Amino acid sequence: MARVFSGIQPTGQLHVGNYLGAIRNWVAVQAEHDCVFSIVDLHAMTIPYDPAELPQRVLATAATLIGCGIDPERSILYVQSHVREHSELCWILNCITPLGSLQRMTQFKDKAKQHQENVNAGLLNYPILQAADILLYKAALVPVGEDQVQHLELSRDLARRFNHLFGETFPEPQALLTRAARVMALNDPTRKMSKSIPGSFVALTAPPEEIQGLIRRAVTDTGPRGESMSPGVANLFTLLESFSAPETVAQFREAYEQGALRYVDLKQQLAEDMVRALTPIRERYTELMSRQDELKELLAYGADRARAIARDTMEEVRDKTGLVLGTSAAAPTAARAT
Ligand code: AQP
Repeated sequence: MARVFSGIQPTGQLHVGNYLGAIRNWVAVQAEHDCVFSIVDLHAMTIPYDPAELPQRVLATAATLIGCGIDPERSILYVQSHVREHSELCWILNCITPLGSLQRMTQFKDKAKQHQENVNAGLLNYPILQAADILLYKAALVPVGEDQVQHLELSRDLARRFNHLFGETFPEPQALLTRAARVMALNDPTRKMSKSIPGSFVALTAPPEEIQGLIRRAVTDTGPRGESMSPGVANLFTLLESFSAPETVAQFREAYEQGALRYVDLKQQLAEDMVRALTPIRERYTELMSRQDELKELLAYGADRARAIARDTMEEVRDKTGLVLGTSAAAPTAARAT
């Protein structure tokens, strides 16, 4: 079984974009691979956040992932900062990463624009921490959406560079290409749906009235109807394809082709099907959040299993990079004599 690694940031409520772009694939690969899934709180610190809220966000992220079908017994599910080796490997990789390759990252440029008041070094170094996450577990496969391909490429470069400088240590992680939809923001379909942009997303744990309201208000056409489908309508069809039966999608596509589609009907159908699909996730989430001690225990169990792998890797890395002092008996005697 190949080892798979992936992570998700506790930067807010997980949404249908996270589900269709990542989580549903994580659930699917659990059956055939040895999976390590991390709630990457160290990554979440690269943008402004409230330390008093972070622990609840981490627990809510864990409860949502389990609610979606991540099995914490079968897969390793843990919190990144609970395994200190992530930060240590990150520092070592920092020292072999060319600055230029970080400055070229599209996500850095986007986030630096979005958080102009706080363009910190962590935001720039984010892909190095991501490489450390993957390499720490010597993961062979990483499920990625198209927005993460550039970062995975850096992880591969760093694995190669490390192996060249210090000896064969890390396998080069490969992209696990899965069926992943890119979901756009409901209030601005030219940008991706994001947990940190209010009004852009439908949370996986949203109650039915909230889902209905968000879909009802979703942007469709901003100007007169043109030749091609507008980004807002295309986004609603992406969601419909994911949550509704194929016959329903075909029926609405046909209505669109014939110019007979009423957006109000499309939205109503989509909201109804989303509510049906998301209700079991919300129910399981609510149940888990009412038993937070159990949730914490599950995460501690995950961290123990993750740490066992991470420790072995770091022992090897410390040795290869010259951080182990060795056992020469002569040195202390000489030191005492002076
Ligand atoms: N809109 C999206 N459509 C498809 N996939 C998406 N992902 C995120 N948004 C969409 C995928 O979800 C996984 C986990 O993402 P993340 O939480 O680590 O970071 P992100 O991509 O930055 O997600 P957000 O929601 O946009 O968070 P914020 O607002 O904090 O930046 C990734 O595999 C990602 O591709």
